[in-house]
Amino acid sequence: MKQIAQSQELQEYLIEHQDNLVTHIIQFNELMSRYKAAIKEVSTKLEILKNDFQIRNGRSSIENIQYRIKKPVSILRKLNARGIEINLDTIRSELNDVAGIRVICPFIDDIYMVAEKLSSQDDIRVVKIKDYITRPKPNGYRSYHMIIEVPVFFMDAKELVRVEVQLRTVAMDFWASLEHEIKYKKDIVDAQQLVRDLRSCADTVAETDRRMLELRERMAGKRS
Ligand code: 0O2
Repeated sequence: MKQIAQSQELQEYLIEHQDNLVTHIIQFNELMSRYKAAIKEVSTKLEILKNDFQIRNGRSSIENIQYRIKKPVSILRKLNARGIEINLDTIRSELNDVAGIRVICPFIDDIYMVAEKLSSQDDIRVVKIKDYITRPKPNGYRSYHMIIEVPVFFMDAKELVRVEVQLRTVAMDFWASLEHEIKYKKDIVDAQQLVRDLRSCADTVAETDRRMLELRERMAGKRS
């Protein structure tokens, strides 16, 4: 890195294009602040729902809410991997998950209830749904993904900003976190066996989620 920074050619390039680069950085930061504002809007909606569930039902259907803005390097990597030109327009039009919110729910039926309560709010537009719970990915990944658009009011305009909301149970989240970690690990001994074991754990997790829901329903007297 030091070597590159010191290279005469690069220094000359940076001096020649510095106005352009600064403009790009400012515009990129502005775009990211749009996504941050959208995250605030949606996470506030979810916090309000979380409290309302607790007050009305005596337990909350939302355990935890996490959020993140996709890192610049991950944005570049994803567009690059798809062979898409990298600029502000393609970030906006091609990526659905620059603003990401993860909602962790205790039970599977909570996921569908939260999704329904959020998507029925009249300022939310559902763009796409991927139900990886009814149709898990081949590796065993389970989660309910919603791409939504939320209006955000700025000084001069109203903008519809896209947010990816991932809803999963505590158990699904436990599995996905480990799988995500392993995906980026190099030099794994017997990687194929690890993939098979992860797949089998995903089935165990799904079965546990199903049985936990059944127990809760029995406790509530809905089943015998
Ligand atoms: P990261 O590091 O989490 O940001 P789309 O444009 O929405 O149609 P995309 O983005 O591939 O296509 O959608 P998808 O399949 O819904 O995946 C979006 C995100 O879901 C991923 O973001 C992951 O966060 C999560 N995800 C999807 N599949 C898996 C999986 O098999 N395992 C785990 N652990 N997470 C998964 P990124 O950008 O891939 O990663």
